[in-house]
Amino acid sequence: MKIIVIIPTFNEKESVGGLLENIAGKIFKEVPNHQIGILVVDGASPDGTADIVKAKSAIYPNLNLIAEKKKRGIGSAYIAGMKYAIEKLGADAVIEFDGDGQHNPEDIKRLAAELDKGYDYVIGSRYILGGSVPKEWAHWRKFLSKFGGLFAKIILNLPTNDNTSGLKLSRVKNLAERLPLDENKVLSKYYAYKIHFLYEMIKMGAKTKEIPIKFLERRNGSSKSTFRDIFDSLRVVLALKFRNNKSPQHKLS
Ligand SMILES: Nc1nc2c(ncn2[C@@H]2O[C@H](COP(=O)(O)OP(=O)(O)O)[C@@H](O)[C@H]2O)c(=O)[nH]1
Ligand SMILES: [Mg+2]
Repeated sequence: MKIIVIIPTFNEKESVGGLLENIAGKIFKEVPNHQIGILVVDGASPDGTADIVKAKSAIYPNLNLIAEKKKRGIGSAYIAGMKYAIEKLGADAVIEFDGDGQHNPEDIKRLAAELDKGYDYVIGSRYILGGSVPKEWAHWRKFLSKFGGLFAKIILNLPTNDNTSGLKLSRVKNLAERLPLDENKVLSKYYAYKIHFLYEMIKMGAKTKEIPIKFLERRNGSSKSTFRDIFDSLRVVLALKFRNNKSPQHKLS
């Protein structure tokens, strides 16, 4: 199968080069049975992130770049990336992966292994046994992250324990291709698109599995999420709740 790892970037010049080398130069060879490609979606980073990606794409043929004209939000970047991966690159599955070094490239192998077992939707979970968030995080940040996901779980009756995780694999056929890959249909162009997409995948009946991940501390650059994203996430949860009078009744298999 063809798996495309989609990496959104905004000002990630310190981490992106090493990350691409690791995935394209090492991890690709260690995932049996699959053809893997990378698609970086850069939001016009002023720090020259896209130039680093272009230089690496001369070395690694399976590396593609969408250079956006401006920063439009992580949700918009993923929508552009997923559409391109499905329509232009023929992806059978897409992986959402951060470009800042907080996700471990080794986890790509574990996501692919679950696809091989027949799962459609594999979530790298920080909130199941064996998963973790950076120990350096302040208490309030740990609380907000956990509480946000828990709020979504309760209000939307979700079977999953990490509903805002940024690391996941989605099968395309009948699933990711049916997501609202349109800026006018998605409920958020920012981080909260993750809750909307997760809700839709589960509603569509995706065979879902959470695997534990250790979410690493950011070593370079800075986070682009803001307080606004907390309220945006609450808004998306409530919008989904009141838009759909029936919540999904899905159980994890
Ligand atoms: N193209 C694009 N990438 C973005 C945007 N916002 C964030 N990103 C990237 O998305 C990934 C996750 O964002 P990050 O700020 O690390 O979120 P956090 O880990 O939740 O604090 C990183 O690789 C960012 O560079 C955006 O508006 N456009
Ligand atoms: Mg990050």
